Amino acid sequence: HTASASGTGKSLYSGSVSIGTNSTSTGFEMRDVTRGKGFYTTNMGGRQSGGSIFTDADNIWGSGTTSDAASAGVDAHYGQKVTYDYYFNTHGRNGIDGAGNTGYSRVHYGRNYNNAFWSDSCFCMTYGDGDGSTFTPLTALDVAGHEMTHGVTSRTANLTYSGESGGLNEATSDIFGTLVEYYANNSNDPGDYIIGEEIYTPAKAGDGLRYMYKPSLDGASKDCWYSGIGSIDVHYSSGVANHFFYLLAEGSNPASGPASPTCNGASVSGIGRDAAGKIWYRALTVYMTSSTNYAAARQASLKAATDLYGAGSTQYNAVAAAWSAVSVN
Ligand code: ASN
Ligand code: ZN
Ligand code: CA
Ligand code: CA
Repeated sequence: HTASASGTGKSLYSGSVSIGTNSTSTGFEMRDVTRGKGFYTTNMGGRQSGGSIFTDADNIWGSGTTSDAASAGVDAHYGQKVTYDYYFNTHGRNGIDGAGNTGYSRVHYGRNYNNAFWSDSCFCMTYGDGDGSTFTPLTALDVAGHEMTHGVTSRTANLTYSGESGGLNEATSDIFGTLVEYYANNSNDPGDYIIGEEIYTPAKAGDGLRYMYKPSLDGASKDCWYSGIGSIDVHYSSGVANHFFYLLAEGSNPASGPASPTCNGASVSGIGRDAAGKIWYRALTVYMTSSTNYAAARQASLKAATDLYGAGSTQYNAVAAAWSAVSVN
């Protein structure tokens, strides 16, 4: 027999969480059969191919520490659930391809592997364990949201992963990764506009891979558009759109949260994360194409704001002001 169940997982970064599991004749497997066409999580055990689905006798998974291989599996499986729910409940999207296919997750990939990635060929997410000093296991919520969003982008605008479109592709993953983190509303990993704060340099508190409110804080990302930004790494040219999104959602001087200096000296008022996320999702799925650059992204998001809120609405004007504030005119 096999039947949908609900397990308790002790994760590395999100505390004790509920995860979708599947009851079989021999116990439980880490497979959620209730969302879309279902998804599961596998243990690579330090290898780069193969892997097997996590199983458990009593449906209480992991210990919350790396001494138990299932703990990172819990984070990944929970991250996939929250990301699925974010897209479904916020945008009405059923899975990564919109038709219920939502991929699967692989953890403990390779040895000391300092990365996580989405792959179109396996239609899956993969997480390394990190080397323990640059990264701990890369299974945090914002990373899960980031990587799964690469799948969504691939099945929608399909932004080419180089030049300005590549920066927009990366920013789209940071934007929705952050909105997934806020959506989870998990007290162990509260929402913020830093990417990877739970996994990056464990010896240094409070830092992260990228900072949406002031991308240049990472030492490489750009706060403002300039001609030639298409020549830098896509994880750095993303800074302009990350900065745009923060200004659009939160504003340049939010009541709570970090200030975000604008490139044109103007003050910008935020319209909130929900409206900003709806605008970006519609721009991505309706108006952007594989060759969209920053100028075209401005037009795409203005069209999306027009559809959702009307031309000349507060939201439309905020989109225009936030792009101008990052030098995209
Ligand atoms: N973690 C990285 C990313 O999602 C992997 C890569 O560089 N492709 O962008
Ligand atoms: Zn990425
Ligand atoms: Ca967080
Ligand atoms: Ca974060």
